[in-house]
Amino acid sequence: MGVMIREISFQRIHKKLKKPFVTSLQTVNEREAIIVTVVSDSGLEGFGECVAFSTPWYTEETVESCAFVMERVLKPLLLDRTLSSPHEVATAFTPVKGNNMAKAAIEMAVWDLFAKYEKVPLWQYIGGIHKDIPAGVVVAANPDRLVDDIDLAASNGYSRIKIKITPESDVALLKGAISRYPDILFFADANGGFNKDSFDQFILFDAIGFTLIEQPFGEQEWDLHTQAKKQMKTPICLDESIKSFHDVERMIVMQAADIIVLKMGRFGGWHETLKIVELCRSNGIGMWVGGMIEFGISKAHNLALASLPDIVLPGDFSNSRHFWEEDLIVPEIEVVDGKIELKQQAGIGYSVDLNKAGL
Ligand code: OSB
Ligand code: MG
Repeated sequence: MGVMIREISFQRIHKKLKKPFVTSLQTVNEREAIIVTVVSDSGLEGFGECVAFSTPWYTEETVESCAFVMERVLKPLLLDRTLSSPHEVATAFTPVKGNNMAKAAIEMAVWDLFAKYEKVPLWQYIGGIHKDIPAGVVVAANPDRLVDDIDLAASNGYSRIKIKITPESDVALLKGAISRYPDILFFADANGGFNKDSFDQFILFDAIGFTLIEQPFGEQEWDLHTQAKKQMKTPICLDESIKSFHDVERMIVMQAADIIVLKMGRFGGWHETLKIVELCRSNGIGMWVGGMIEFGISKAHNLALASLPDIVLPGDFSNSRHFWEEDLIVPEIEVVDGKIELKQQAGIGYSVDLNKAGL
C-alpha cells in the first residue's frame, strides 16, 4: 500500500513583477521559478514550486543550483519508489546536505499528491483548522511613497501591513504613518540591515508601535538579537536566521527572539516545518507564514500551513494580482474582506495551468 512516484518533472518559468520589489538586500524586477510536477502510478499529479531566486542574495541557493540538485541528485532518490507517507521524502533526502529550497519544492509536490490520494484538502491533511486566512501585504521603505502605499494597502482591505525598514528609515515618519490606522497590524522587516554600529539607532524603533520587527540584524548575529530582545518592548521576530529545527532550538536557548517566520523553502519542506511548528507551540514562540514573492503553487502550500491551530499572526498573503499580471493557478488567489478562503478541493485546492507560465 502506498503511492508510487512514477514521474517527476520540472518546468522553469519566468515572469516580470508588476512593480519592483525593494528590500535592503536587493531590488527584484523579475522572478524565475521552477515548478515541480510529481505523478503517481495511478495518474494523480502533485505540484511544488522552488522559491530560490536567480542569484544568491537572500539564501545561498539559486534557480540554477536548484535545477541541478533537483534533476540530478534528488529525483533519482525518489523515482519509482513507493511511499507510505510523505514524511519518507525527508528521510530519502537526508544523504544530501543543504539545498533546502530544492528539497522543499519536490517534497511539497509529494505532500500535495498524498492529500489528493487521500481525497482531502492539504490543509485538512496536515491538521489545519482555520478556513479563512487573514491577508497581509508588504510595502517598501521609500519615505516618499510610504503614506500613499499604506493608504492603498488599507483601502484594499489588508489588516496587516509589513513595512521594509533600513537604518535610514525615519522613526517619526513611520510612527505618524502607522498611527493613522489603529486597527491594522504593522510589522517591520529589516532583512538584517542593522549591525553593531547601528544597534542604538535600532532601539529607537521600539517607540514606533510595530506589532513585531523582523530580522533586524544579520542571520548569524544571535547575540545582537538577544540584546535587542532584552531592551525592547516590541517583539523580535527571526526570518533569515532560521533554517532548521536546530536554529529554533538555539534561538530559544539564547532568548534571541519571540516569534519566527515560517518559510518551507528555507526549512527544506513540510516535514521540517511541521517539526518546527510543534517546537514553537510547546515553547510559546509565535509563528507566521512568510512570502517569497512567489507564484500561486507555493502560496497555496503556505495557505494550508497557515491553517494550523497555533498560527494566529497574519502572514505574507496578498492577491495573485498584487505581484503578477497573471498567476499560474486557477482560480487565482483572491483577498475578500481582508481574508483568503481555503478551498475544499483535494490537495492544494487550485489547478495549475502551465500555459500561463509565460512572461
Ligand atoms: O524578507 O520576508 C522577506 C520576499 C522575498 C524575500 C524575502 C522576503 C520577502 C517578503 C515577502 O518580504 C513578500 C511576499 O511574498 O509577500
Ligand atoms: Mg523577512
